[in-house]
Amino acid sequence: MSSFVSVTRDGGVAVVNIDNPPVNALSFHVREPLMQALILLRDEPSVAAIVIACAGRTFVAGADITEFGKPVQQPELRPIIAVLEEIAKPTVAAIHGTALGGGLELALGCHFRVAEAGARLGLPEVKLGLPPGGGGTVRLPRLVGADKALGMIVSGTPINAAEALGAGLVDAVFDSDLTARAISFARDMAAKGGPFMPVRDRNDRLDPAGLPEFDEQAAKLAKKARGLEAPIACAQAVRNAITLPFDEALAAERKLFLKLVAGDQSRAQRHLFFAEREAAKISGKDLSRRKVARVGVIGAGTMGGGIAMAFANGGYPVTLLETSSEALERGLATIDRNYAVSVARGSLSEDAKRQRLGLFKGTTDYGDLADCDLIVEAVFEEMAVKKDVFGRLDAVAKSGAILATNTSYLDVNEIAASTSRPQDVLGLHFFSPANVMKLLEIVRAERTDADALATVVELARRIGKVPVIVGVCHGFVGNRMLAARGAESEALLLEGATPSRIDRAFTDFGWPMGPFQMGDLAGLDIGWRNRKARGQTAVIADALCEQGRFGQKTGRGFYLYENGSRVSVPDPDVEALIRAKAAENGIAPRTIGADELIERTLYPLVNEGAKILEEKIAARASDIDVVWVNGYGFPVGKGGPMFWAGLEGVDKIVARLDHWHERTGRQVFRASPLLRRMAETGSWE
Ligand code: 3H9
Repeated sequence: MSSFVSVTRDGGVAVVNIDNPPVNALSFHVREPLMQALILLRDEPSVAAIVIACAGRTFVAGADITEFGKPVQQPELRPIIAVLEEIAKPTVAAIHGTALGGGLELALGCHFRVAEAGARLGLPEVKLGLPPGGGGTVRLPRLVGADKALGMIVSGTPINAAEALGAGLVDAVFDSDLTARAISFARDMAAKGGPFMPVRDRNDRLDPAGLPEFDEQAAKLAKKARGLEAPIACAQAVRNAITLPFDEALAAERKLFLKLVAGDQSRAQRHLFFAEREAAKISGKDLSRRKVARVGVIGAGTMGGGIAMAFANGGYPVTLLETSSEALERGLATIDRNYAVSVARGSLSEDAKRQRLGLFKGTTDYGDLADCDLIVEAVFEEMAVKKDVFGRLDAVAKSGAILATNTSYLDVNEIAASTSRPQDVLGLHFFSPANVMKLLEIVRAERTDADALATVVELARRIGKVPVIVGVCHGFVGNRMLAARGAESEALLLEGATPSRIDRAFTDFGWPMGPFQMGDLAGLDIGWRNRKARGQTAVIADALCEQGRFGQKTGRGFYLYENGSRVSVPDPDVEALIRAKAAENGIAPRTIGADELIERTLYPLVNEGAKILEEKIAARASDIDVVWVNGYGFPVGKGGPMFWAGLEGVDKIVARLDHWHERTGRQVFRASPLLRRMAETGSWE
């Protein structure tokens, strides 16, 4: 019928096959023939049952996101599902890969769902800033109950086939031959005879008596939403499924979907979806990949241990090297403990823990790294130490092995030049805790081979990281911009702000925490040591460190943390210290509004991003957004600093930077030429 939708027959069972690579998204060119096929099959007497299956690597993974924000071309998904639900003969969705979003909604339009054992099913629209818009919030609760549906829809996290079977979302799970098994399932159902009840008419799992608990659960989830509209809309839509008749709930869901799809938050989150995928692309010819079967990690401290865990979690055998057997034992014991915590939390099974630990091989001998295809060093952040390590690696690593440094600031070109194989050297800047944080800055040095780069990008995605390629400069993209964001912090304190006022402005903006809370969490001594090494000072932070106030780990920093609590409590002593230092410097305190707090910290952040683009340290503005959302907690609903600059108005940002530059003369406010150009042209090019 069409190259995207075809129908084959197996006796009385018709199989509708969707083939729209790479993920079988429900684009217009799929919806139109799909609708026609279903209408034909509905009315054709020789057809006793219908199976919907997909070609390629997955069942339908959702609506076509590229169509959002454009006029809807009919038929949209809901009328297609309505036709499905009119069909009196049994309809079966045969799910392999992922049934996500509109894909799961299509499957929910069928009488039955069967899945391959490895399949995953979910409604991830919330991650795009949306509630489902094809009836998912109204049908899913009818199969799995409102509480389960609420959890799935508000988190957006898919469930596996076994869980789906247990929850009542699928009717059978098969290990292999999915389409053939689905056909025979459909034939059996047809033989049993109807009537077959569409999901829309199943009301037995919707219990209005459970509403108070539902509302309690929804309120907890809403608290975590941090200004995002979609989780709230999702919860509202699922609630409607309990309280309203089906058609009204369906109409209400659509209304919410249309409102949010036109809003800035969803635009921002869709931007991030494509930005993450763009960031993983390396321009140029078709690049070959190097084979990576074993990974070496040097250093079993917090960073090295976390990096080793990240690879083991992705299924890679890891050789972990330390200088002494005591340090190695300590590192391995910490890894063991970390996995034990996951087991205790229920996020990892004992079996999986054993399997992962079985992937580690500890050593104190560099010679044992000879069979590694990728070696990552996470040793002390000092050039001489790094060069020493790379010299040793140069002597033992096999030819073609990729040699990576986890440096946060140092010059990767210089490190590469200290080896006889600079083409194999690059940076892999993990963020702490490395087994948890998604961002991975991949540092391309001057002489790094493109195939080495392509290899680690692919590897990073395979272990669940979000890779972004960056160039060499002090702090790369993330930490360099972080320094620009923090440049005014001390000045703002001295002029009259308090740590809690500034942090509050940040959390109101949507950050998970403000800069002072973050400093206390990371440890103020790190910055203090760095400043000393570089001959720099920070009046307040230095004074706190001199008093032994290093943050959470000492129970005191910019805030108080009593009895091991992680809640930051404002400390009058710190505020007194700030006022005293201000007086010493002849600064009279004044009230500083939230707008000023934001523009003096976040406009320099955007400005530094523009400088980074100008210098080609980042290839695209969207790469910078990916770094900041995944590594530093920039609110997803604002799309990252460069996307947000567009929402805020780049001309306004330039004008305010000019204002502050004129007032203070500080470098951080000197607007970059690219930012000025952007204000005029609307493009980061
Ligand atoms: C929805 O369904 C709304 C409905 O409720 C209402 C409708 C009325 N559309 O991720 P990958 C592209 S909202 C368009 O690298 P993987 C992607 O950009 C949707 N394009 O593969 C990439 O392109 P390129 C709900 C899409 O194997 C290529 O496909 N569904 C879509 O690592 C490969 O993608 C979702 O949110 C799409 N829906 O992961 C699911 N999906 O090669 C979104 C992918 O040019 N998708 N592309 O860079 C995913 O989560 C992952 O793609 C998936 C595969 C897990 C499926």
